[in-house]
Amino acid sequence: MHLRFTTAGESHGKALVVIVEGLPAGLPVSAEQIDRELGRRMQGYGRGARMKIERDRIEWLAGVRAGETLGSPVAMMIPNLDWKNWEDVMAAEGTPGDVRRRRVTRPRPGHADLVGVLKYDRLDARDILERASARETAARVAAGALARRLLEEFGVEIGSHVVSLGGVAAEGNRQQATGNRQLPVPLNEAADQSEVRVLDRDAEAAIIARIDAAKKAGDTLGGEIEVVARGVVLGLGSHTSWDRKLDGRLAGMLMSIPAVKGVEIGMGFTAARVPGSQVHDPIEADAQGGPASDPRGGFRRLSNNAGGLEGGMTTGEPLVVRVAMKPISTLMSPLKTVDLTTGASANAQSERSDVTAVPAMGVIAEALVALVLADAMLEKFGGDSLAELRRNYDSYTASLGRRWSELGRSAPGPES
Ligand code: EPS
Repeated sequence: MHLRFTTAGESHGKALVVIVEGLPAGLPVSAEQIDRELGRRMQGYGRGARMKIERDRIEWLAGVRAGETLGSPVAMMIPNLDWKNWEDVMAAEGTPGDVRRRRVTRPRPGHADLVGVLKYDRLDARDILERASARETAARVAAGALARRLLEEFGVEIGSHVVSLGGVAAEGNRQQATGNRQLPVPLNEAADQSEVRVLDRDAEAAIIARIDAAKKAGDTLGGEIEVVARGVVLGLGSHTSWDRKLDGRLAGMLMSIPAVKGVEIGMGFTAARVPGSQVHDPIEADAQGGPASDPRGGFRRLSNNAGGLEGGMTTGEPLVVRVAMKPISTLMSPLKTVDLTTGASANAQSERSDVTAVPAMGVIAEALVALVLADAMLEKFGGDSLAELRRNYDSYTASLGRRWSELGRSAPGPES
């Protein structure tokens, strides 16, 4: 891994912390740009009361000086404003085994609660759920905002939109799977206008009604989002070894989002059900042989069912990834469980939660796609400074362009 990151922090602890290692020196960064992404993650119709308490913002701890990265590990902290209401419950000091206020002993089906207490030998499922909470993703979004900043330097734009929520489809202008679609540019400018981050206004009203009904019923809803990354250079990732294939790296990263149960690339599962002639994207050469700055190296596909990946490598076409999230496991009309203190059947614990966090999940998925792509950029182009990375990138795209024009010149003529 060339861009590594790790997070720490409990949902109601003092703060979340993230360390990002491997960014080149000289990348212009600002808290404002990172906070914008954190703010986007907090939005979405169906979120709970916690998001009214928090105002997620980073504090720089290390690795940045005068608005630029130093090449050293970047450390950021996101204080939890709710901490002041939980200081006694979450206090680090105390006597081991102390029973504290807000103990959780009725594990929620679908949550990490039960397996966690058994595996980690805890008496209070709070010791598990505090870290299993999707609050941790705020730290990953901050890391992803730095990766996004790096990718922007190379003309990459990453956006997402919700394609279904609570079983209501909002496909936008989807045509034949992921082929030849006209999505707005930039995608987020359009998607962020909607409270549920859909491009389809009719679906928006139906989804909001669905969320209201679920809330009333004490239920929760899942859904699917699509991430699109445009302007990604051809050739990130590699076909040579399993762990260098970019589709595997993307899927692994996206599956690590809490409650995510599936990832599709391009046409995804649909490709398994139709013949190859309807799946693979015909190749065409650009008429002029591709300018040196063309990240696709002078070729393009007539459709993009591959979702921008062939052989585990980027093709230069938009990267298209879909992510499916199950409904959040905290139900206000709880399911049956077992009380761990008595062994008796009981209703699962109902902690404050969200009816749905699918719109937020799209923002998280964008951040993780950015982290995978930035890692693959650093793997391919290296460099201790942004200038060195850029030289390496420019030399590669120039050689892609040259290679094509030489090919064009040496191509055998029609057989006579
Ligand atoms: C979240 C913060 C949490 C939840 C949600 C995600 O806040 P609290 O637990 O204080 O209400 O809103 O977490 C879950 C749904 C979960 O199951 O843990 C956040 O910042 O994203």
